[in-house]
This record gives sequence, C-alpha cells and structure tokens, in this order.
Amino acid sequence: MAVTYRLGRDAISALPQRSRPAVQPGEVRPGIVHLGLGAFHRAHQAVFTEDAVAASGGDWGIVGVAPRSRVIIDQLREQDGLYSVLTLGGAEDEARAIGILAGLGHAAGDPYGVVSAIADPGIRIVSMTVTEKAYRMDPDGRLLLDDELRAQLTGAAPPVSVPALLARGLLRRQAAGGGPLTVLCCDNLMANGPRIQGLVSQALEVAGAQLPADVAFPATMVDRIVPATSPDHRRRAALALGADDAVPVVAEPFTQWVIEDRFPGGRPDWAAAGAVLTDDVTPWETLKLRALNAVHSACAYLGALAGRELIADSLELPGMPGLLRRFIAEDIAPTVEPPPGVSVIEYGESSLARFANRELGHRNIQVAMDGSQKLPHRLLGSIADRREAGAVPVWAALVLAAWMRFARGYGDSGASLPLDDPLADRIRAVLAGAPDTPAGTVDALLGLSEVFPPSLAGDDVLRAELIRWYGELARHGVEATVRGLSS
Ligand code: CS2
Repeated sequence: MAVTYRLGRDAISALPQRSRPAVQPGEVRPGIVHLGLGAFHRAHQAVFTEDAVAASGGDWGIVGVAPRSRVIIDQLREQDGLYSVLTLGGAEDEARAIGILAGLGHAAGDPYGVVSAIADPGIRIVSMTVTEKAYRMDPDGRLLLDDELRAQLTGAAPPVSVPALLARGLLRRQAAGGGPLTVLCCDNLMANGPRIQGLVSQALEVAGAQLPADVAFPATMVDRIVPATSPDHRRRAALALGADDAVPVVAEPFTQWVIEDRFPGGRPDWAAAGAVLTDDVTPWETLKLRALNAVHSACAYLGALAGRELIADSLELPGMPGLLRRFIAEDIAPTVEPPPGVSVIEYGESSLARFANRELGHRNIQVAMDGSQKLPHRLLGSIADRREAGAVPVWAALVLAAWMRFARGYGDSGASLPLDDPLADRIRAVLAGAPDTPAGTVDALLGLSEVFPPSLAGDDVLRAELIRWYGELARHGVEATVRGLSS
C-alpha cells in the first residue's frame, strides 16, 4: 500500500482502527511536565499515560520538554504532537499513534518557559527521562557543583540544566502557591526517588531555600527496550501505520512499570494501563538494574570489542549465553532479594530472550555509551555485595574488564570504538598517563573516584581479577576468551 498521508490530526480517521490514538491530540488538558522527549519516554510512560486516561479519564496530558535540541519539537509540531510507536518482534509489525502530548517545551531555548510550566497549578507531576549524566551527580548522589551550575541555581544564569530546572521550578511554584507536586525520576538509577530528592534538596540549599513539604519523590522502575530509530524502522512504521511519521519510536513487545504510590497531587490511573503501584519499588529496581541492565552492558562491551554490531549478535558469540547465565546465577542472584514470587534466574532468562530480539536492531555501541555513569548503578553494587560476602565475582569482573578495554577506544581487530561518555576526556587523560598493560589500565581506571568508591578501588582481590581478565582479553580477544569458557 502506498503511503500518502503525513501523520497529524487530519490523518487519524484514515489510520487503521488499531493504529489510532486512544485519546485525541490536544483534548486532554496537561497535568504532567516531562523532561526528556527521547524515544524511551515516548514508548513507555507516554503510552501508559494515554491508556490510563483512555480508561479512567483525568487531566493528565503530557507537556514534553526537550532538553537540548529542538528538532524533535519542530517535527512533533508539524504532526500536531502525534507520533507512532512501532512494536517489533511479535507476530507482526504493529504501529500505534499516540496523542497524549498536550504541549511542547524547549529547555535550552526557553528555560523560563519550563520553569513556569512546573509552577503551573494544573501540573501535578514533573517526570524525567534525561539519562544518568544529566543529573550531574557523583556516585553518592551529591551534586557536582561548578560555577556555572551554581549560577543557574542562584538565578544568576538561565536554568538550563536538569537540577536547576527542578530547583527553580519548585521555587517558582512555591511562590505562586502551585500546590502539591510529585517529582518522578524514570531513569535507571539506584533508589531513583530518594536520590533525586537528595539532589534537589542540595540544589535548593545552594539557591538559599528548602525543599517544600508538599513535594514527593517516589521511586520507580521502568522497563522497555527502545533502541534508536533507524531509517528502516521509519519505513516499517509508515507501512504498518499507513501514514508517514517523521519521528516514530521503536520498541519491543514487553513493557513494565513499577511505581511507588506516593503522589500528593494525584496521578493518572496507571494501574488501569498495566503498571504496578506498590509501596516498595526497591526489589524491582535492584532486580532490573542487576539482572537486565548489567547483562545488557555485558553484551554491549564484549560484543563491541568482538566487532559485533547488535546486542542480538553478541548473544550469538559461541559461549556467550553460557557465560551470561553464570554471571546471573553466580554474581547477581546472590545479591538480589527479588520481589515475592519472582526468581532471579528466570528473570535473567527473560532478559536474554528479550536481548535476542534482532528486529529491534539495538546496537552494542548505543548500550555501551555512558559506561562511567551506568556501571555504578547496574554492576558495581553486585560486585561490592559479593566482595562484602567474601566472594570473588568472577563474571562481573570480566564485564568490568571489558568496559576497561572498551575505554581504550579500539576493539580486538584494532578498529576504533567510540568512547561516548561524559568522562571521556578524563578517561583518555588517565589512560594516556598509564602504561598500556593490564595492570596499568586497571589501576588508572580504578583510580577514577567519580566511578569507583574507595572500597572497590582499594580492593586487591578485585584488582587482581580485573588484571587477569584484562590480560586474557588483550591476549586472546573476546571471541576466544568467551568460547574457551564454555568448553
Ligand atoms: C540499556 C537500557 O542503553 C542501556 O543502557 O541497558 O536502556 C535498557 O534497554 C532499558 O533500561 C530497558 O528497560
């Protein structure tokens, strides 16, 4: 079928019934400001919210704020805020248009507009998917304050960073009597609710203020694999939708959301959309970070070093599934107290099955980026827990050693690999000053206090294990190392 329409309000009636949005664009009044208009939010929280509003009503339209580039805003405006979610890996391609976006903002271009939106009494939730690095915090959750951020917090400079948008937004809201608010961090951080509460309190202190009493920071665990959209995805979305969409997002069929139920200003009926509302997210959060995200990173670093393009390709390396299973069973399962009725081993198996979804085209280097920010949350906790129990986390050390090799910037074939990381300059500098040997590299990187707490940096057993694995990888490459482990 030739595609002739561009997605937009006028095209809705021409879409197949199953692809139409569950709410009409512009009809739901805004109740949520969301910072971070990336693919993940659009394929996850936005879909849950649209379904919740379709099921139970409420003024919970989402004002989507793009932090830096405004390209996505312009493209969405041309489509009346509509975009489609293309679900791949099920029986057939499914595309569905989403109409829950009720406004668009641009933090870099109009930060005060975002501050006003946060202060608006109609807004009762401010949520975020801005990636780990945007919070500008150290591994303990303390703000990494520099002069520029200080100026943003005190009002001497426009509040373009996430901590400043939140702090200045809360202050304005309090001054305007905006009423109770929930700040909901939907990034893959340990204890994301309390951590962001601490960060915002610290940001407010710098601004000479205190956290208002009517603001809550519940924790939440979000889960759906959402790779970057490729030109091929865009073609497939148009075919499945019957309309051209400049900004489709792609996702796996699986989606999960567990939310601590603490919303002083109310919330959408997300349970009606399949979310789990609970009073303790911690077991879910730990399980997901350690038995999904860490395993994802293992595939990404080992696969990228071996010259494989996709996460699904990494899983096909001989010996890889066996290695990942041992990683899950021996280093992760003993450190995770799962939610009642959930087995870490079975959960880990389901992670592997999801990673095998080749249709997603999820690239190793996408998951490999920002390792210095991701690994403390997904991998270092398991390592620290095993070390405290007197055990040697052999497989977790292999994954960390693979990151260290990745940080050198080239793979086993000598081809260069992109070190896309907020600490890239620092990593390159410490490596440039160290011998290119296993011990030289491991010591240089363990010395990064932004990444490794002193207890791990000074752990001789861990250091020896990292040096051993780094040496194996350097001598034999990933393929031979991993294959050798299964025999
Ligand atoms: C991935 C996650 O890029 C990454 O680091 O591990 O984005 C992962 O796909 C999601 O957390 C799945 O919910």
